[in-house]
Amino acid sequence: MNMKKNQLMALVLILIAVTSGMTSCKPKNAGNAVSSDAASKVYVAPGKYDAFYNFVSGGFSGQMSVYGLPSGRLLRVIPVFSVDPEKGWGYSEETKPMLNTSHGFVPWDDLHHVQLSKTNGEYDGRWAFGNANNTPRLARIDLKTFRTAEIIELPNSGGNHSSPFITENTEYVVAGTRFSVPPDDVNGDVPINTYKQNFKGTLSFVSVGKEDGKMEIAFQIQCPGFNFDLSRAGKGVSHGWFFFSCYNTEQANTLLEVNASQKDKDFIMAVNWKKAEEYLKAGKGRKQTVKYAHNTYSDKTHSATSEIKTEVIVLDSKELKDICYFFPCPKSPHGCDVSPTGEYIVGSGKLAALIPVFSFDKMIKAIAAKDYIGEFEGVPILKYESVLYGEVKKPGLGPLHTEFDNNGNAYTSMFVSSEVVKWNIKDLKVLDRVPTYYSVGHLCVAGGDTKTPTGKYLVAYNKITKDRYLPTGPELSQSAQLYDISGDKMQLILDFPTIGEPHYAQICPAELIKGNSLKFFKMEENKNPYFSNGEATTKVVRTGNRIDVYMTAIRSHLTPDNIEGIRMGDEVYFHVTNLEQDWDVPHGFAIKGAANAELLVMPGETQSLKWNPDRVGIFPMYCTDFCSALHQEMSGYIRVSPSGSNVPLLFSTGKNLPASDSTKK
Ligand code: RUQ
Ligand code: CUA
Repeated sequence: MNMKKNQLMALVLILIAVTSGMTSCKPKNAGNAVSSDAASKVYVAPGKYDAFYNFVSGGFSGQMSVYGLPSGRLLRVIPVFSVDPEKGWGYSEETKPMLNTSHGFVPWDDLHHVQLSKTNGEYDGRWAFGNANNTPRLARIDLKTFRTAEIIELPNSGGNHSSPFITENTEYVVAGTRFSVPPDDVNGDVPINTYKQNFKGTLSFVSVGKEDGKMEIAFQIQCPGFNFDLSRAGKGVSHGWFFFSCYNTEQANTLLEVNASQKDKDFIMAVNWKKAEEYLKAGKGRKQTVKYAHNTYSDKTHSATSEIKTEVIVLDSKELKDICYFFPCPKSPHGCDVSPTGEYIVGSGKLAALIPVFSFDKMIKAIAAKDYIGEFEGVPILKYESVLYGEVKKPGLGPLHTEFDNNGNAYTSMFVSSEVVKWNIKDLKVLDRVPTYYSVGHLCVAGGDTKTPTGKYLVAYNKITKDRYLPTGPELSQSAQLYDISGDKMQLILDFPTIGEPHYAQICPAELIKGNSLKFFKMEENKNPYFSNGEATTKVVRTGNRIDVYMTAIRSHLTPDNIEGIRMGDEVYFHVTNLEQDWDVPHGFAIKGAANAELLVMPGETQSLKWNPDRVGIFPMYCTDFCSALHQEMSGYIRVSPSGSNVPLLFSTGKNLPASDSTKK
């Protein structure tokens, strides 16, 4: 094993030496960017587990992926907002309702941010949340099954970017709208250039059930019309508050790259959500008629239901003076991150030459002293100097996001200068900087947004990879880079490709999750209406033109595997129950010509595939997941006859059906 390790290290070193000599557009210091013992630091021996899970947003793939760290091995892609033919997600009858919205079935979205559920400000390993950036939605993923369990749409929103950030005890998942739009209950048929009068920003506070995780829109706050970018909950001393970065306070509606970069400072908005809760209780909210979908997946019926809801309660930031406050933040802030103690709020102005660090304590004092410099659409603006703790000078170019370690340090990603910068939270001195390849967007530190970060590793998620990987045509691999941050100096130890375009991600110790993973669904708990509890109860039922095939799958046959009497014009539903009661034995199902994906059915589960036969003849079907030595034998035939044929509806496994001739009437 030592030999192998040494060989691997040597190989890595040679590769690094070769590539660094060849490339032209690397940041400075690139030559010694990789530490000499990098290979041993990321080496996880065959058969050994990684120490951490890394949950990574898939960006425009609409999915979430799960990697092991430090190896960077891809463990799973969890389908969330986009259909996934590999898993039948959005193709099976049971999962289709998960992608329902007020706009109908939406097969895609853009997932930017991942948040793990928290208890007392620490990850609790129960759920992961993701945001849909295009058709505004929030998703909750169950970390027992690594499956999307719930999706809720957000009314009054456009581009749900500032989301899904969560409070210290997962009281709320919060979502701030990227695009301001006219509220859903007014006539939106207005000139676009009436932005200032007619467009509003909305923050959604979605409550999360303590036991079951169920999401409900508890309330929304209507805010001035501009763009909300990112946010973080307060924690510790600032628990009860939420902070949102805002840009386009110019309220431009065209050519934002110029028109929304006019002002020297935009805002961070502080929201006192405990106060908002009081107003809600006191009945200060306005009931608004809206339309949004709320979809839940049940592990008992193994199917999703979609409900359209029609009401939200909206609190007005203009009327309720003491729930929202602005403080100025230079210049088009992106990340808005809160330190482990909750005392410091870091605003990363994309176009700013410094990083302002704000003090929660000073903010509370400034509010008490009414230290305002004015109002913006009725919301008070605090004085910059009164809230500022200090500024990190000359950090680099294009600060975007900040996370924290367990030693009082902060790490900020610098998009323009392609680097990660480490600085001390107390004295605001820059301590170290390392290049990224290239144009880092988000970064994450293990536990980096919790009250007690683990530190140890930092991952940079890069927007451009250029020359880092073998060319793959016009589009190159998306990529993450792993740094060891346990010492004084950050050390790059691994590059690994990712799916989609990664935005935010989180890292949590494997211990929190791995022991709770579900191994299979219990057959006796299967409440799917099309469940077959064994081969004896399989059947094929005709109801007019609808055919329901109650089918089972077990190593290595389908029951029934011969079906006759299907006619042109029939609508056929294959309801496949996987009879296995063992870990990691899914069966798949596919049939020739189906305008559909496969089914991938977990042990103990039932999933249904809809099929409209399009021609007369014999159609093979088979199991798609290599499940045993006789997997290739796990197959069967369907006979399709002309409409009006008198071939009787018959089905079997292991015996021949009687001969019948469809040409005879
Ligand atoms: S973003 S690269 Cu969509 Cu979170 Cu900052
Ligand atoms: Cu079941 Cu292959």
